[in-house]
Amino acid sequence: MTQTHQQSSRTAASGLPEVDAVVVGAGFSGLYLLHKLRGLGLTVRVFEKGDGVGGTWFWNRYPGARVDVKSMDYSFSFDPDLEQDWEWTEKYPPQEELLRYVNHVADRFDLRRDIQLETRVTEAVFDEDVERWHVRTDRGDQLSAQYVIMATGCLSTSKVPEVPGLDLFRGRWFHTGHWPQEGVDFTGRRVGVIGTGSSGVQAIPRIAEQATELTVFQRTPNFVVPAHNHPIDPEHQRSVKASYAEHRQAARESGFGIAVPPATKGALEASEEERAAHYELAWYDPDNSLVTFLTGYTDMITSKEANDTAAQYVRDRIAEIVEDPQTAADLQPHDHAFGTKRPCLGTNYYETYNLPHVRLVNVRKTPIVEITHKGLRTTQEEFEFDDLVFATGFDAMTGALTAVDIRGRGDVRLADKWHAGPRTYLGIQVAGFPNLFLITGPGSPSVLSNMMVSIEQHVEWVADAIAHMRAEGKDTMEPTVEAEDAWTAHVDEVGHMTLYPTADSWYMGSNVPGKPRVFMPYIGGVGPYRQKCDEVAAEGYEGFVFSDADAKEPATVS
Ligand code: NA7
Repeated sequence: MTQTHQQSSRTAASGLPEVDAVVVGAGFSGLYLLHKLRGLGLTVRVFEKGDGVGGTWFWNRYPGARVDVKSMDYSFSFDPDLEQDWEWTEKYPPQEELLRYVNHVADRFDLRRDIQLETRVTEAVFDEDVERWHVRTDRGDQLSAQYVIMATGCLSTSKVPEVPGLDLFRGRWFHTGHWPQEGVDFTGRRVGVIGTGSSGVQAIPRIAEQATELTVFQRTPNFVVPAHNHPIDPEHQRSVKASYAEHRQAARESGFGIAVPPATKGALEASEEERAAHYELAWYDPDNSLVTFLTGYTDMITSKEANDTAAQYVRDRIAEIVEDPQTAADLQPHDHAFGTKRPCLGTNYYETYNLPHVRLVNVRKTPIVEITHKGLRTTQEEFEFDDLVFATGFDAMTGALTAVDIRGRGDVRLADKWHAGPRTYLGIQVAGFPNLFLITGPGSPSVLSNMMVSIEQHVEWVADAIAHMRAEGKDTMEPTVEAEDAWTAHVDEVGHMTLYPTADSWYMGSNVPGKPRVFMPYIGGVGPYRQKCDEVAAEGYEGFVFSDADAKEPATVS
């Protein structure tokens, strides 16, 4: 009896419709998974809560939203024809262009017929008797699946702060991560924006162009480097495409998933003049990016003193650009090292504070007390607004995973297992949760990398693992507790060799009250991480255990 035949007869007996794999989410990861798993001959159902595909780029439609990785890097590499055919128009494509690209991918590979939109997966319970997942949705769907793959994104559970009174506010309010599809016109309106992370930094200058009054409530000033976004030079696009395979390979082997020459010396080894020249280039050169700051010197994320040289350079630029000395001082970050909270790319960000109708309120000094029916109140002042914009971020990395009631062996909930922080093996699987796979999960480079490179690596690794199981007649796969413990300790240890844990950041879960303070992504580097995953597979999936239904009594289903 073949594996598939055996499984389908069991499932038929359970009375549930069956598929081989349920994929949760139809962003970049979900789409590529569907394509890849179909290629293995699997039946796949993708559930997506939005009414369109695109994930992050479906939801984040706020003014100014654009990716801060270059378009030629932030795109799929798995299909040479796709990467040659698609023409990017800008260095950093805006959300609209990324959404067009995602939709093109969905059509090009005929993916839509297996995607069910406007459907949220609410529950996935592992049935140990039949060794399959019982999946439920908010639309009443119930399915039996051998594999469940969470392609839910790292920044997809938006977070409105727990400030009292929001229900009283009589104006309109929006969260950047959940922006109305039809857009929002701020013309002639008094607007308050809370939050100065990447979303706030991108949105603020654009909202300022329309609003009659804009007040920005800042808790932590961020490091914002000029984006220098510009149309792509067609010649540049042609030359990258001419050697795309090499370009992509260099990205796969790099630290952050972006092909840049590795640093050769530390900032403290460089002379003051050399450092100044390097930072000038990183700040002013239109082709440079954040990565130039982050990877220019070997000690940037390990030495506070080295890091301070970059941090001070940015603080000096802020003082230069922002005319009002108090506003400039409030905008200068002093409480965290450059890069330890996600640094931002901005377009006219600091310049916007020179506009007469834009004001910065430092809520470290005067915290927000409550939202009122007219606006909001800080410890010092009352504000009136027509619109409030929350650019307050996400329950990052784990939020979308624990939002689904996932229960593994022994009915253990994933959220309970992770009460003291996420535990995974390679960021891909969790002990006690057989055949549950995480794409760019905690414990993998994920948010510390070019997400497209990490997504492709995970999708391909998971697809290979499933192909391996099917070839070997294995029903389930999960890590051992020992492998998971060792990997989780390694992620923590490597994290603590850097400055990252010194900041209160969403990498640490610090932005969500009550969330354990654990450094969640893996900072060992995209290249070394990939190598580790490849070695694990080559060693017969070292650290994983497989079960084999044929070796057991057939499961009985009433
Ligand atoms: P972020 O980076 O988490 O930024 C959220 C911002 O909102 C940040 O400045 C927060 O200050 C601020 N915030 C959150 N809660 C409050 C309250 N209660 N009061 C005042 N200010 C608050 O989210 P983004 O959407 O900007 O970016 C997410 C990622 O998307 C980004 O890193 C890129 O990878 C793409 P805090 O720093 O916590 O003091």
